[in-house]
Amino acid sequence: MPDILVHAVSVSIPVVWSAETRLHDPRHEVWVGVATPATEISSRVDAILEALTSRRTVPAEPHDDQVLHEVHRPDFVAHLASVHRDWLAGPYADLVGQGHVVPYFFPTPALTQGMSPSPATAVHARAGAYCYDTMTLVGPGTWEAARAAVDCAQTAADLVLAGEPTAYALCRPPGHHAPRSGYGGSCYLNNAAVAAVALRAGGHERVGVIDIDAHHGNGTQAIFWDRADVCYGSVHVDPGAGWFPHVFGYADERGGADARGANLNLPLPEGTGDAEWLSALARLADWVREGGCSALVVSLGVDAGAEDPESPLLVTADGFEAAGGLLGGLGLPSVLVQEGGYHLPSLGGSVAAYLRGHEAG
Ligand code: SP5
Ligand code: ZN
Repeated sequence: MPDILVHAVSVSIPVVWSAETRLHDPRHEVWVGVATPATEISSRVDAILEALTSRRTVPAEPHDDQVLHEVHRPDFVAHLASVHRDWLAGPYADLVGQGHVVPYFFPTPALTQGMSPSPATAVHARAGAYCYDTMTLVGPGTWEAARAAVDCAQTAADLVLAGEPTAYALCRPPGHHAPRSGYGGSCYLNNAAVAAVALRAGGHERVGVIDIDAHHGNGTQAIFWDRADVCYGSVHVDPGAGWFPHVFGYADERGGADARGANLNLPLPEGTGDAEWLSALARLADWVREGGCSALVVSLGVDAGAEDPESPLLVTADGFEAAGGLLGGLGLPSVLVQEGGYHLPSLGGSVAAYLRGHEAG
């Protein structure tokens, strides 16, 4: 076989996915008390797959909970796995026609004031113990989809540890808003954090996570806040301009006492387009290069796209391709993890453009 062909085959990024990621169907999200149509819907998976038909697909392999339990507390994982079954016994479906878990009671510090609350006995009260917004509903299939997304991320990490330069995990639901013991922001289990921990376990001493989703990945930041061995850098719309996750994502969040400097947030104004977005991303790429990371996880949300309804950033398909070039140019073994992106007509094209750029970089 001519060398050029061997080369072309070896750099083409495989797509890891699982049909089970379609099982999560939230139908609605409750925003300011009103049920609005869900944005994080299963047809996102199909929109992305359709744009990547020329690529090799790899089915996600089931993994045990060892890495998952390093990322998330086991009691939280057990809650997510069981809460919908408990809800069905409620009987909220019969009582008020609500078949999805929607918390109404949140034991935040406003209530607990430093005291240790007892676990709530009513399911409708217990539902808020691990959930921090009203937009992230748990229905039939939510657990199965979220767990399958973790398997996608971990299978992609396995491929990279076995020598694949880069693998793309088509994770859904997304994960970067999920901290160690909680869920919110359409995220349940932190797929990117799982990929980073899997790369660490596979022998990489220091792993960089670069998050290009339009929103700050507060969950990933929180999980690695006190760890210097996983560096988290994010470019996103300024939470100070009123954007999710509202209370995190500011530039002065640099990491915990034992990991100062291992976190870097670059918030950008509303309306930021390709040029400024890419120069911020170039700063993150330099930061990872100088930090001595030997492997990379990219939280690949494409909701920074100009047409996306969930963000005011104005990145084009060319911008996503250039972003791929910047991060692929680091030359690090890379696991790409799907995060947000809600404009179905442009979603697949944005992901495809990023992948093209990354493998050319
Ligand atoms: C993974 C990801 O991109 N999560 C984004 C979560 C941001 N959601 C905040 C939504 C704020 C309200 N949007 C109005 C939608 C009404 N249906
Ligand atoms: Zn997002």
